[in-house]
Amino acid sequence: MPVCQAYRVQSKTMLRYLTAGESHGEALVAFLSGMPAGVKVDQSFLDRELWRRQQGYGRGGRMKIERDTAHILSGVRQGVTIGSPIAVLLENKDWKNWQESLSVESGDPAKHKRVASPRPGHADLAGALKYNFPEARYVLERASARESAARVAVGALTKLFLRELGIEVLSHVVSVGGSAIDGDISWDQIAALPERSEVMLNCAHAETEQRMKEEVDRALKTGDSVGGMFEVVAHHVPPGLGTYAQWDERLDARLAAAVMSLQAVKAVEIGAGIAAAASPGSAVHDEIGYEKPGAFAGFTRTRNNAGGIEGGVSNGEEIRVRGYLKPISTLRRPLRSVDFATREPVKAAYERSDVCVVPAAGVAAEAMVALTLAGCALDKFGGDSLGETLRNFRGYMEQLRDY
Ligand code: EPS
Repeated sequence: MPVCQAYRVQSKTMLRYLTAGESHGEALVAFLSGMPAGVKVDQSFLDRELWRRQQGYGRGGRMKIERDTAHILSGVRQGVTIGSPIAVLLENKDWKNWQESLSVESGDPAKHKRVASPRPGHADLAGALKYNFPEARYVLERASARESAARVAVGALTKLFLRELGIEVLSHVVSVGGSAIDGDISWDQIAALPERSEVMLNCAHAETEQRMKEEVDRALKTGDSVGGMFEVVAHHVPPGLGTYAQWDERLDARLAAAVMSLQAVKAVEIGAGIAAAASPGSAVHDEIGYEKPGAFAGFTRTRNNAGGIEGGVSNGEEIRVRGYLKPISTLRRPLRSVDFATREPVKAAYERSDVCVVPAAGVAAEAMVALTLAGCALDKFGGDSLGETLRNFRGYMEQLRDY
């Protein structure tokens, strides 16, 4: 039964996805099963999404090596999905530098690149203990956030499906270190961000972005790292996705699990969740009005502290999910650790790394939100072909209009 329950957090019946691949292995692979037939696939959109994830001020040297592109192996023919499982391959350009040290065959043990002392905050120690490895090389290879590129590839496919329902998913960066934007950022401001030729910190407020950049510079100079917070916004989501009927079918629970599953995310917030805990109910809940015709049934809200979800169900407002990122755990001036072999105190291992990845994590979280919403939409509307899904979707839209 646990297998069944884990699968339910992804989708009740239809949409499933998995990834494989090591950070410095030959390639990443992602599978997406359950997409209806007939969704147009725009290769340049997929690659643009992958590009967006690679950007951001504070990325390390690796991003000069990689230029991610989604090589679709199956499930898409003549530019459309065919209802068969989709497999996507993302080549690791860095593989040529690791072929000998990470060979699939037994290879030459002298060429193996050990991670001699675990980095506090990384999966190194917990993973080595769990899998009974004498050091942490294999742990970091899979725990690495490189894996999130594979999620972005399949997430982009579900974004194309959601677009057919009029739903868009994007993100922006709210804070880096101690520098944060003050106040709400509108959908139009967020929608303008992907148009920029330079991602920088993907912050919609220019002055704050400059302060964020200074935070990254400070971390770079001192051999430290810096975390922050991104917000994913799903625009034009109709009321009725997710349900309170079972704990694992709640949209907020599914979104929280999806975003929390991203590397370095340590907290997830829906709407104004954190501030709400310290505020009176009258200052939190979003008062209801009525003004026909509205986007959906005609009910309106004065604000959106609920982040578009009440009772585990989308309520027709924008869905707003925030992810809080710990600072990267690889530090150029490392913290104290212990040598795996000698158990003597040493400094934690260091190898090339990023200093700040908040904008990239935001893009990966968009993919997780898109995969989750697409799963919920397919649970609700079903359909083996896009035409069938859209017929059911339009019937429901009509029901909302007539409510
Ligand atoms: C990562 C460390 C860095 C990052 C990597 C994640 O890689 P490397 O050790 O090869 O320099 O650049 O992220 C990616 C490669 C990516 O595509 O996001 C880590 O240890 O988590």
